[in-house]
Amino acid sequence: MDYRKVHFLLSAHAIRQLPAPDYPDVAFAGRSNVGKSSLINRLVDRTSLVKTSSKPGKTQSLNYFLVDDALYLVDLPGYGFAQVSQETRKSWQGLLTEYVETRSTLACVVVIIDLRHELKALDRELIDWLRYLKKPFLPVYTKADKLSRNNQLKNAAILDAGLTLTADERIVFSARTDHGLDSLRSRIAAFANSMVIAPEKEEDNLTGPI
Ligand SMILES: Nc1nc2c(ncn2[C@@H]2O[C@H](COP(=O)(O)OP(=O)(O)O)[C@@H](O)[C@H]2O)c(=O)[nH]1
Ligand SMILES: [Mg+2]
Repeated sequence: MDYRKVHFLLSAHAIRQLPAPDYPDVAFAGRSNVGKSSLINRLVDRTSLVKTSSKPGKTQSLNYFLVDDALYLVDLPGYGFAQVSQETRKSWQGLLTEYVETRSTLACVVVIIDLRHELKALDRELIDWLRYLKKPFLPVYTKADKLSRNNQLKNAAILDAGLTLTADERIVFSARTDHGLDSLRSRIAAFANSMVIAPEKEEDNLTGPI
């Protein structure tokens, strides 16, 4: 899969606006400002396909990118931003919840977590919920470059314990140094390849009687 062959497809503000489920979805979730946009940009090797450091909490839609006519990357709304209204938060949560629960071609949710900080309840809840729904997910601990090697190991072990993960189930990453980028690319490709997209029923394609 050539991640560089990527283009923006659409922003969906409602489930009915999602593109046809012709390819697997790999979705990206994380608290506002965690480094989600930066990670997606490194993944596809673009400097600004996805805007970084825009106003926190601004992305209120599911933003779809098509990679190599093979895979949808889905930038989910950032969560945990205190300054949005209760009402706005509820409507995002509704969209997010419905998307994760109903999108049959969702191959993986990449859950991005800041390696520098202690585990936040919202991150733990998201992962617990994905486990409960039996949805594949991939935790990525980002901003590794801001820590010494020793502290990277120490913090990753603490997050692993908090999330009940083993080291091979997650990736330590940095958008600054590309640490973990190769394994991120191959893990995402593996999730996408493991998703079999059911072909349209043949009857649907027939225009008249045979
Ligand atoms: N040092 C460092 N800074 C990062 C990294 N990823 C993101 N940032 C910075 O963190 C801030 C938020 O990043 P952004 O990608 O916009 O986060 P988003 O809100 O989750 O999409 C920006 O100032 C980025 O430059 C990283 O891996 N290392
Ligand atoms: Mg962003």
